[in-house]
Amino acid sequence: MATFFPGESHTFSEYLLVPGYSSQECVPDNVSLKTPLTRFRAGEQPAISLNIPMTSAIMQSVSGESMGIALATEGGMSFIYGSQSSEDEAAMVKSVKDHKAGFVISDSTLTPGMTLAEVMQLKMRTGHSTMPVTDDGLAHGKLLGIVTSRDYRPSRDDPAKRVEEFMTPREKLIVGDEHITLKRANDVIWDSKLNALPVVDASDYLLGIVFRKDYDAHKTNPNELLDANKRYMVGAGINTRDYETRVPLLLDAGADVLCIDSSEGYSEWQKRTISWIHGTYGEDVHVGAGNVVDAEGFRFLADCGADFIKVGIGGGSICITRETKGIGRGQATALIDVCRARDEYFKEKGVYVPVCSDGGIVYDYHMSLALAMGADFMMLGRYFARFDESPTARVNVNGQYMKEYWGEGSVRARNWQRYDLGGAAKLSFEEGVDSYVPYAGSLKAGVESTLYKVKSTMCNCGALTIPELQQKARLTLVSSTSIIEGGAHDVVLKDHNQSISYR
Ligand code: RVP
Repeated sequence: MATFFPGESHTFSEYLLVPGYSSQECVPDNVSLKTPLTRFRAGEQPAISLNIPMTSAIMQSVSGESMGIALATEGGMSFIYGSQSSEDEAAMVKSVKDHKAGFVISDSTLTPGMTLAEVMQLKMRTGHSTMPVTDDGLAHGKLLGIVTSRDYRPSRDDPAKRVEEFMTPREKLIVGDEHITLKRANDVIWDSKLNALPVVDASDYLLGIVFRKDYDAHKTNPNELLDANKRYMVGAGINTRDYETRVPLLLDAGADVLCIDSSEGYSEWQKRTISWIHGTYGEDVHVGAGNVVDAEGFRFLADCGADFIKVGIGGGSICITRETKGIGRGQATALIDVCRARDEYFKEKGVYVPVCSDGGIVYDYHMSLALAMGADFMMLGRYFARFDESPTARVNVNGQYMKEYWGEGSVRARNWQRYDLGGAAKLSFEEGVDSYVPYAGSLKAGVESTLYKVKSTMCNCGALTIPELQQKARLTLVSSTSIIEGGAHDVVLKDHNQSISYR
């Protein structure tokens, strides 16, 4: 006879937090969101902590170098996707590690032969109007000029006009050299009344651009997640097949943490992968594992030496694993079960293995719930895919700006390694979909607003830290009728197109 888990499995929307006593110290400015990323022994500190409890999903449509930089700037960590060649993944990791804060790598680079129409299309797609012109159109090509929106008039100019006819050419540009500091670059920007300063090496190859607005922003990023050498920290996804060749390249490139990316992690393949990594490099190379949805899976991976463990099967917004394979568990129930197992493991063995809630976060308040249920941090796909910094195109769908977002198990990602059991044969069915998500602007503004809400909720529960929230939180399951009560109900919502008369 099979084992039946008692009770139903629930998801975040079926829970609410019941407020606790808040003292006058309980204000969002006093809340710290610092949280452990890697395992540690009782009485010791984790080797790596996050300054905010957010990581970005190991997905082609989420975590490239721009996401890595933007999220580390806010205090979280991206895991660069592994569904690409090891060399390409290592290059992305390197580019995050090489990034000098405040020096932006252009995502909108032109060649001299491109047309005004193409410039407009690129501007529409990336939302950026300052575009360097290089010989090969790449972000680190030889600098030939710059185009800004002051260089053309879309209403008057011929769309076929070539970039070289209207760009500001290299000889008229003020540039910084490769040794320039951010502070000096900012002085040049102010003294010469510039909006952006391209930085080039001795042979005139573009290294990056310093923007006037970014310098000010950099000064106000107190949460930046930096390594001992003041470089941004970044993680990298790996699989259970080619780790012997992939991991060395990722570590050479500077990856701070690795994470096995798999929809089902309670397997011999994960044990082998973790053993190989720790056997080859020692415990100082950190590797997360998963995903699991119960205490048994957690214990297995904790005993294998995983540095953190991800929870969640089938709850991802683009994930159809539950529908295609019939495996999974409601995300809230899975998380509660695994966090309980983590606390028992800590009591028993004196080792704390952080838990990451992966997938299924829809509303900001779901993050507060996940933390209250015991998660040390979250992994988010849909949430980050909506921002400028995700690697996908911004498109206009029926008058609304959207970003593309597709699952790693979709045909588009063709990342079958992640969705089989680690053996050689490839599966032939999809576990993910290809979709759009509403465009949400810059990551910085989005994350700030979300975390302000999380901090406010924590204050309502009388908690100033995540561990305090986990101890003090009081949660209640809600009936489907009370979910209706939680939204606007029994009123006629105002519609701005309605015609209204006041008599
Ligand atoms: P969400 O944040 O709800 O968009 O979920 C993101 C998570 O979904 C990922 O971190 C991963 O665990 C899972 N995923 C990614 N691709 C797929 C799929 O194609 N089924 N699922």
